[in-house]
Amino acid sequence: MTRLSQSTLGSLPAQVARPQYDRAAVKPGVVHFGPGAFHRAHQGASFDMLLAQDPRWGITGVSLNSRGVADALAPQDGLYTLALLDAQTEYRVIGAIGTVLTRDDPAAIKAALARADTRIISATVTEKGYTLGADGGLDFAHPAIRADLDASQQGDWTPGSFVGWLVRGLQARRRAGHHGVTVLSCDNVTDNGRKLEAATIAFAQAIDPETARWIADTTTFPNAMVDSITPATDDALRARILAETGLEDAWPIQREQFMQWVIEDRFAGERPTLEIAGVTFTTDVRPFETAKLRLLNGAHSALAYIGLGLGLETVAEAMTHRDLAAFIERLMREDIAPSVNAPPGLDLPGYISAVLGRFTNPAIRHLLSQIAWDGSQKLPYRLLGTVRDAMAAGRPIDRLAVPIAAWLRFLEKAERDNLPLTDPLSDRLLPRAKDWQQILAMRDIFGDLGENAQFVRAVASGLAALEAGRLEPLPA
Ligand code: CS2
Repeated sequence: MTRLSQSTLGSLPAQVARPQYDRAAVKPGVVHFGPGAFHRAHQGASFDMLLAQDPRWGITGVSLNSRGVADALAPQDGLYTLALLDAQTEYRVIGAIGTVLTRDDPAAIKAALARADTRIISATVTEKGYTLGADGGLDFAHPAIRADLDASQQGDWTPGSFVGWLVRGLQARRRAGHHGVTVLSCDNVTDNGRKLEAATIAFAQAIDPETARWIADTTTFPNAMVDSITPATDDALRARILAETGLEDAWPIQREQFMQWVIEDRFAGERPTLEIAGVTFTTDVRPFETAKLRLLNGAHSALAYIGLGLGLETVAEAMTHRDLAAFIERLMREDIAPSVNAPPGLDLPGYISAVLGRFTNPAIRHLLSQIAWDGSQKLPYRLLGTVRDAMAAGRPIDRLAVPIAAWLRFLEKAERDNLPLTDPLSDRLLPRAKDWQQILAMRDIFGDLGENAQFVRAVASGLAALEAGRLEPLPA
């Protein structure tokens, strides 16, 4: 078997797209934290299109948690195959990533962050990577943040957390006399840029107030929303890529054709002309982000926890379950949409129909168990904000409480059957899982909602409905 690499690119069948630029002439301009599937599916593909116009925007990846991506891509010269799955499948080999650095080489990460030519530091580190507390600010009690605060007492310190690394990189830039950068969060976190900005400055303030001031003056943190359904890579995809391209790829990526990337126009310096890849620059990302996080991601989590409880495996399969699909549509149209302030020009009912259509894409095998990861981190952004807004506006919350009840049952089952639970709070969730009220009392997830009698009643009736095999709760 021949491996995908720069020297074997020429053997690809004609219909497989490949970099339309001289990769040897590419200069890195972006340092990206978290070059996992989500990043490589959308940002990697977008910068790949940009590079054909402007070679100054190559990506250097940084994987803080594992060597997996670095080890898979190094023998492939950073190349990977992207399968766009829809009625027709398209294959593209993406060349935007040069190298992937890991925490085994902290000096190289520092050098990349401090390089004069680095103009964007971007991130897809998932919700938990932001080390935020329930109030949305940096969690100074987080073990990784505490360790970094200690480490920062030394001159040439090496951080462990993402926020620590950002501060370390920005500190090095200031000391080197370089310009500030644009820090671009691309995670499913409400107000992602602003939250990261506040967290970064708070950390810097604690260790080096001069750098904190410099960050506030020179560096921007635009909000951004990215949307493209990206199921995890599996062996079926690897086999398919080998069959279609003739080349072995250790870590190909799959996603749907649809992709939306909306970025707040707030760049510290030069803004890459990503319009060429369909990116929208706007003054206010929040309406786009709220629509996407609450409608698409909220519905995704609801499908995941309810669907798993019904013994279903994938999103498309869950959408063929008549009662569940009908419930999800009602949830989106009647319970979530009223809390969404649609961006100008967006037809909300049409948006909902389009999202539901994407969920039924038969070409995609998107595991519910993948979406179910990290519920404690996702639900606050996806559903709890909607619950709060609905209560404040005097709307019912009974249906909104059903996916939360389904998550509680999912935790209970994990505890009872001794199943692995992928969640950074699993050590605290599992011992409480037998008594759902104890989970609601976790303020870092639920804030004061757990003490709200209306919410507790709605969750109880959601649990009762699921227990009785119904999805629609009786009004609490
Ligand atoms: C999903 C998202 O895994 C999940 O939790 O809800 O990854 C979702 O597919 C993307 O946000 C779509 O843009």
